[in-house]
Amino acid sequence: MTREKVYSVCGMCTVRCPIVAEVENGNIAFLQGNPHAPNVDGGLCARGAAAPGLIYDRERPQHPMIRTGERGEGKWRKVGWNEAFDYVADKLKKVIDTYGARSILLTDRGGPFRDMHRAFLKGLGSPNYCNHDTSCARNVQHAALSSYGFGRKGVVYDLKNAKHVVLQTRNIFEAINVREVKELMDALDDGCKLTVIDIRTTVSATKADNFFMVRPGSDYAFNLAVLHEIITGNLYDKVYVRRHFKDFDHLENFIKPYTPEWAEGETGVAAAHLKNFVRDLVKAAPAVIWHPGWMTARYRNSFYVSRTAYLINALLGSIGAKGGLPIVNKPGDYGHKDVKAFMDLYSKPADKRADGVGWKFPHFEAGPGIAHLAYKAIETQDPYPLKAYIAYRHDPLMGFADPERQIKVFENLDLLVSVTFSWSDTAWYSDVVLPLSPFLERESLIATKGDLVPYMFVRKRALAPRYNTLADWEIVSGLAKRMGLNELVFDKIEDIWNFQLEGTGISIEDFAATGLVYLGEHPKYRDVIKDKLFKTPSGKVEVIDEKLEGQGIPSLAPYVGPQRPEGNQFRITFGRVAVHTQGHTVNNPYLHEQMKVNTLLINAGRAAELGIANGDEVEVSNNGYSECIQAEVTEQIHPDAVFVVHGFGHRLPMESLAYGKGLADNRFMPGGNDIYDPAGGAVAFQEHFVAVKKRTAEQSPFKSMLSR
Ligand SMILES: Nc1nc2c(c(=O)[nH]1)N[C@H]1C(S)=C(S)[C@@H](COP(=O)(O)OP(=O)(O)OC[C@H]3O[C@@H](n4cnc5c(=O)[nH]c(N)nc54)[C@H](O)[C@@H]3O)O[C@H]1N2
Ligand SMILES: Nc1nc2c(c(=O)[nH]1)N[C@H]1C(S)=C(S)[C@@H](COP(=O)(O)OP(=O)(O)OC[C@H]3O[C@@H](n4cnc5c(=O)[nH]c(N)nc54)[C@H](O)[C@@H]3O)O[C@H]1N2
Ligand code: SF4
Ligand SMILES: [Mo]
Repeated sequence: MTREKVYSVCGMCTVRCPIVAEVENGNIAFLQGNPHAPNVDGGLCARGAAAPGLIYDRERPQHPMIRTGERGEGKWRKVGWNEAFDYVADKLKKVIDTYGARSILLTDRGGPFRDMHRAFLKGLGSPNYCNHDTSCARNVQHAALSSYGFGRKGVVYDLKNAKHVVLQTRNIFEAINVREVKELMDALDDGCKLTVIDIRTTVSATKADNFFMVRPGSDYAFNLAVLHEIITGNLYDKVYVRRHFKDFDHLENFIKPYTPEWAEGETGVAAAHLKNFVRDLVKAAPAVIWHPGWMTARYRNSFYVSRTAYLINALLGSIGAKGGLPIVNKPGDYGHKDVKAFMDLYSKPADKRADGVGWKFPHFEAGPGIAHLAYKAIETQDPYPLKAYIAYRHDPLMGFADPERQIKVFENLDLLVSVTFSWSDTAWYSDVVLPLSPFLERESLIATKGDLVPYMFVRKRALAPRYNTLADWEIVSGLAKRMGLNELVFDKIEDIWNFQLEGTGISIEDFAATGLVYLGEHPKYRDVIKDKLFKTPSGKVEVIDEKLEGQGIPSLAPYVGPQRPEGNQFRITFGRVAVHTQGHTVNNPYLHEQMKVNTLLINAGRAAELGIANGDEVEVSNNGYSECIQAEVTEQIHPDAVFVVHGFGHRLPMESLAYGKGLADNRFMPGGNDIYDPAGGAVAFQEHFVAVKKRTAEQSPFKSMLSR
């Protein structure tokens, strides 16, 4: 039996590591990271390796379904694809006839494979595309835009060459991107220093030279004190600041009161330790990376944490530097054309966006919008009704706060469609489920990755779909055909790839040998000033952001400390674990075996006060709602917080492994989608408190069914 090598892209999380599958007899015989991809060395994380668990999963959606009972009742009619497409198209046309095309909302998970479905929405004439990012990295994105004029992906994290890396609200060794893990491990072997700022001891913290356990929500105080120390101690890169900074004097004045001694009272970090750390950090400049964070949809002031992180990087000269945050290179920087976009086939819809971005909120980036403000518009019908919603690889009932409230909001919709490869709370609640083939069973659009050496990569189909599921392009084609968007209708993926590659001088055959095409030979570190790379109005790092100020929002806000919990209350906090992805892997048999249920991390001192011992079952409650979970008592978490791994607490009957296991953090955030960072736009998921007490036998509104 011959083995065939198929180059693909992992789809077990949104990092999308290039991979290669060896296929034998219609099965995956071997799976590894694409050895030709930059610094992956054939590596895969545990979730990537569990891909066969997804393929063979008999509990994933296997055919299109149309709801027959009430929403969420779980009564479905199994239909063929033609009927499903006709049904959705018919409903979309009715919405368009009654309310106009602008009443269609589509949200997704961002990333490089969006062009076709975004073009579909644009072709219909709706401006209402949003990605998930206000539940993830929007504050970081807006902080980068506001300081540098380009987004967070405008720089590369040059971990491999770094001499000091600071992880703040970032857990590289558990919230995994294989390449970053490898590069940081290599750098640490070469003597790079690591500083971790977290509210609990993570795997990353265990590898750190400095670990600062800060009070939850006090990072802005920490950063202000670091700025204070760098500026008053004259430790910054003066030439860089003279050439590249606008309004440096504003920063200099602003940080005056924020001494390390002051910060100690806020963060709990001794002033002397902070000062030593700053001196250490400065020695490594400009080869330093102060990570601006990734999942920062946490506090009302998270934007300022990322913004000050960006300012610290700039003061140390790391923007543009080798081993720091060099500027990303795109195809054009190596004289190449990027792939042709389906989005360019259509003109911009004339209507203003329902979420207010671009007109009511000029400081928010228009492209991906603000999803929770679009949900608000579904509720209020202001500025106009949104009546059809396509959740395209997005599970807002788990990925945003307060699902009960969110369900009420969705009652205003005439149509709710989920495009997904797994069950999710949102799919369960939808009118129509359009099941996507898992990544090894589908092809995707050719994607471009900006990098020090940019490249294009392709996902080919390794296996035939085992159930009646389709690839994204087939789903979009099916709908586009019925909606009269013939430019988006294709019978073969090759025709799509040819469309994309037209004029690039690259052909699909060029991907055959390695699955990717590099667009240059050597990394290029470009000079930020000579090449005019800062994209702010002044072309410099801007301390004062006029767009924000114009909205009455300060570019640097005066520090307001986090609310402190009282009695048996704790701030609810959450994060990732190495063996699961968000809410969509808990029913994967291989990963379920690795971790079946989440626990509640609680500080040992606080637990003792409440009579809670390690392993006890506790009741967690907020606003009259409660659930039970097992307590994991530890010294390794700040006393103000309890922590859970996000993604558990599934209640869908067909997910036999995940069903009833663990607690879903987002159910403890009442009205949470209305609580957000006004400067950065992201939801502030950690501005909620829960009460914790030892569970007595009769208290169990929903038993956590721990498998011990
Ligand atoms: N309370 C709380 N809320 C959170 C978080 C938290 O930690 N706590 N984390 C936040 C973060 S960081 C994020 S990124 C979001 C994630 O929120 P979501 O993006 O909603 O979560 P996922 O589970 O990754 O994906 C949603 C659905 O998309 C489907 N899917 C996955 N990949 C694909 C694909 O390639 N194509 C298609 N069509 N479907 C796919 C999956 O089957 C899944 O049902 O949640 C955020 N919300
Ligand atoms: N294994 C795995 N890897 C993933 C994912 C996954 O689901 N699983 N998801 C991917 C996605 S979508 C994302 S967005 C990234 C997220 O990547 P990260 O943002 O690095 O991951 P998180 O675990 O959400 O959060 C990082 C840390 O923030 C800490 N934290 C919480 N509150 C505070 C605070 O107030 N101050 C400080 N300093 N720290 C705090 C948490 O304890 C946690 O250790 O991971 C990506 N990689
Ligand atoms: S980090 Fe892991 S799950 Fe995510 S794409 Fe890479 S191998 Fe797959
Ligand atoms: Mo995320």
